[in-house]
Amino acid sequence: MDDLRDKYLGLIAGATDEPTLEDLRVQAVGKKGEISLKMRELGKMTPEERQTAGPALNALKAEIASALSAKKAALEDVALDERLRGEWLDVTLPGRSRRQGTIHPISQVTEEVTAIFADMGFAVAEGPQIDSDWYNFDALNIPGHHPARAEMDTFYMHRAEGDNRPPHVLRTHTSPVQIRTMEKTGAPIRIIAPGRVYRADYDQTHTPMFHQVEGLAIDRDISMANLKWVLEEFVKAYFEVDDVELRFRASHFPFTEPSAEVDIRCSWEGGTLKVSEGDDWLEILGSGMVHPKVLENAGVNPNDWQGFAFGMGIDRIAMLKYGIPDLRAFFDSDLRWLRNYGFAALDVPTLHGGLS
Ligand code: 2U9
Repeated sequence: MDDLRDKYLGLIAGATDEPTLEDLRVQAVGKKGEISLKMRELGKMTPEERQTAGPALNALKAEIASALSAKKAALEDVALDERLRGEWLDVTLPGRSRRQGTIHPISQVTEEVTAIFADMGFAVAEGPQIDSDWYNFDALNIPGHHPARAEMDTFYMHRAEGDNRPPHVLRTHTSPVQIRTMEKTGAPIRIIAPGRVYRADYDQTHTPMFHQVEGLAIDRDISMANLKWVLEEFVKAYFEVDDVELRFRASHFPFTEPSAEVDIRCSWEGGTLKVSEGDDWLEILGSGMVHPKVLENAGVNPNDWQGFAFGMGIDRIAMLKYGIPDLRAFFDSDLRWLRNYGFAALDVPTLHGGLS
């Protein structure tokens, strides 16, 4: 009996997992286990033998059963410790940051520009990006033979076979929006038209799709003096300077007369643009008094009404303000590029959401 005791207590002590322990339980104290077999032999013994062997066997059975349950508890503790070590979680670690989107610089600048003109009483007008050649050219005093039409590198839409009407175009400027708005609302009018425009051109400062904002103010006695004030206020607000010096250079556009290209005094010292300092001049927009024929084409009587118009490239003024050298990067690049120019994720003021 001592052999049996030593054997099982040794095996139980050496067991390293619960299945092994269960096998030992069956072998030792199970219904057909060694101790049960020994108990069955009690019947064949003499009463005297039975009196000592019976309690001894019961005691052995109890001792092995308690060794089994103690070992089982110990193995469960080890398993739990191991699991806790493996599943340990450091709740003091910083959280994993999520990828965030950003507002595109062009959208941001469009909103900045819109807010500045809104402060001066200009409403925003919108219109189709595909328009007829009447709205894009003729109404703006650019007839079919006019060199400006050829110069604009226009994208033409297809007409169905046998349809000989002139094709629609991808608008080459936002000017058709102002024609449509004048037709609809008549004068007086004070609007800006920001939006996408298209020209077949591609290099460091041109992409086939780019963005313009054009302005139009029509009233009984609007003059170039009003134009000058509006543009000065715009440049000061946009470039965040207290003073600005503008230079109006005589120019020619079919839709304005007289016409002027507008430069701002600046310096490029150290490769960065400083507005209203230095001796350089930087062209930022075109402008003029709306041609009487254009007013007439939009149903506004040029004997009663007059006004100014201007146009500028949003992409261009965004490049200037944020020091971006290649326009193509606006449309071909990813978030890392945008961050490089300081466009933080979704933390910019927006017109729609208010200041954040
Ligand atoms: C109407 C009448 C007149 C809009 C104008 C310019 C001058 C101009 C360029 C700036 C850079 C185009 O993006 S750019 O290449 N624009 O120089 N635009 S006056 O004149 C209008 C518009 C609409 C009804």
